[in-house]
Amino acid sequence: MRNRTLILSKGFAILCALLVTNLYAISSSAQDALSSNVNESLIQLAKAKSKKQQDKSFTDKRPNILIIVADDMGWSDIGPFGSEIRTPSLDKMADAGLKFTQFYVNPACSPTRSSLMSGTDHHLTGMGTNAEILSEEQRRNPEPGYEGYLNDRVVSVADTLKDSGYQTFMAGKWHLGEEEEHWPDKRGFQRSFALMQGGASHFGDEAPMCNDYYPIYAEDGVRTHTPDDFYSSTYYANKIIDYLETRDKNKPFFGYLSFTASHDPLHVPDEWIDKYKGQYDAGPDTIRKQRFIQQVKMGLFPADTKLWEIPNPPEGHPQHVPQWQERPQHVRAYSARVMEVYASMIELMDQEIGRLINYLKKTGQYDNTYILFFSDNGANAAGMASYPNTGEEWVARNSDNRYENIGRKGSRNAIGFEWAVTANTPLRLVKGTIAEGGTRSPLIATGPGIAHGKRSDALLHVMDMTPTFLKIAGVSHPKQYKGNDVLPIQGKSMFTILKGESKSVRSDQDTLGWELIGLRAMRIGDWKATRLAPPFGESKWQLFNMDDDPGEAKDISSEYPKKLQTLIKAYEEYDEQNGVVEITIDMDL
Ligand SMILES: [Ca+2]
Repeated sequence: MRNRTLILSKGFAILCALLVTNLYAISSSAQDALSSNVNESLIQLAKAKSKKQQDKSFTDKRPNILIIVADDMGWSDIGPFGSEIRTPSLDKMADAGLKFTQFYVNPACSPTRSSLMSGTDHHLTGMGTNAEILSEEQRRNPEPGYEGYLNDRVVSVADTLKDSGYQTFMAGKWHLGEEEEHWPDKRGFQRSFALMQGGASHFGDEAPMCNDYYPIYAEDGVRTHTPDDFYSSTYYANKIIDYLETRDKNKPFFGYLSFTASHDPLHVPDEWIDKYKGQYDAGPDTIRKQRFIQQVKMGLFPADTKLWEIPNPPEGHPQHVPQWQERPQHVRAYSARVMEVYASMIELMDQEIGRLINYLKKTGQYDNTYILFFSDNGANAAGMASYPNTGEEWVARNSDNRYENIGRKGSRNAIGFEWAVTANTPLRLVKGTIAEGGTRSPLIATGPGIAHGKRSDALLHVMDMTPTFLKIAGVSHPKQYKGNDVLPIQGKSMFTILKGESKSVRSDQDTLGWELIGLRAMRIGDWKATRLAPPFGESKWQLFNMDDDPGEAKDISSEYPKKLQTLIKAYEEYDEQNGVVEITIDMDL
């Protein structure tokens, strides 16, 4: 491991069928020719093949693939995972498909998206960490894997699918490189409307999320701006529907709807602003318990599962946090209002997902489309002031954060630590950390051959997406692309799980590692070891059994020292194989 510290505030069968169809067309026209002259037969072969290729009525019936990604949405923020937030479209999707209880992502936006696009570990892709925390020097002379954009050591799955005949398009957050040469049109997307950064105002004012972080929007590689009536979730869903409407219907599609909901700043249109009025008055701890009761009722966890306890120093300690009911009324009201807006953002996103799925149904495309919905990382605890080069004063000076403006244009609000922990019920900690609350995401999948209303507890990771898409499309991962050697895929196709042909794709010996900002984790089977630096932990390895203790509530490292050593050793191998550089940041939650 290299240390660098920076202090900063269907698929295959159909392809075979296609090949056979082509060969049949060739062989039937070639049979006569073969009896007379070999050269003539070759000419006939070429002609037959060419005719087939030019036949515009030829339809490639491979399944479509649609990925829908939420941003910074917690594990329990949607109905199928125990939320009080109304998500009827995702409820329907879970009823029509599989929901996954142990799907993992990376702890932050860019790392997850780089693994999604490449099928490999993020430390190799250029997104070893979020580009925003790299120093000028680290940007100028990047460590391999830390270039701050999706590098050329990996091929984007959009490129592979496009080259195999898929139509590719995306709308929403890209966050895999701000410079023009790294935009989605350069990485395999034939159509794109993208926000290049990690976040921005959800309205058409293009206000930056934080200091010196002005949004860059581009459509099909041309810089553009958002219209005055822009609202992120609705506009991005409209763009996807537009790309679907105008596409060549004889080809399958690969679509990526990358919402910026429910990333801060938390914004909703006025007509949505009071939808959850009063819903959160009881405070985060009460809502967390209610979500957990619902999760137990749904059979997601046994009733005796322990909830991770938020550390709180005793009364009198400067960092002691008083109980919710002991806080001044205006403090509770403000906090509850921010959470109301967050909930509304998720319901609005769900409405747009429903609109898109209904469009696919109405146009007869739904039955041949795999749809996967997940969140790029856990709920975010950090405040708006904690973004690079920002601070409380900048937020106060540049925002209208009066109570009556929460969720409206000009406001900059985030849910904060306690609500983020609630959003991740019953998991430990939040976005940015390698604990379950940072890395476990709800996943729902529907599509041809997927059972209805079932659940899978298979251990899966976001880098499994690319090999799954390739399997659906019946194409191979290239060894070289545009003259560059391409890294192999580390993920495992979950296609057999989708089809109900297997229960898992990982054995009890397979490893999954995580590192971000110097926080480390390793999972093998049900065992997970974590090492959390301050303010999240004491830089000591801890051990948990995820089957008994999904909330990482009880460290059992002293009971199973040999098991812990096995996991630490596996972590060290992971670190070595993936070229981990620990770039740490100061965090004050
Ligand atoms: Ca995110």
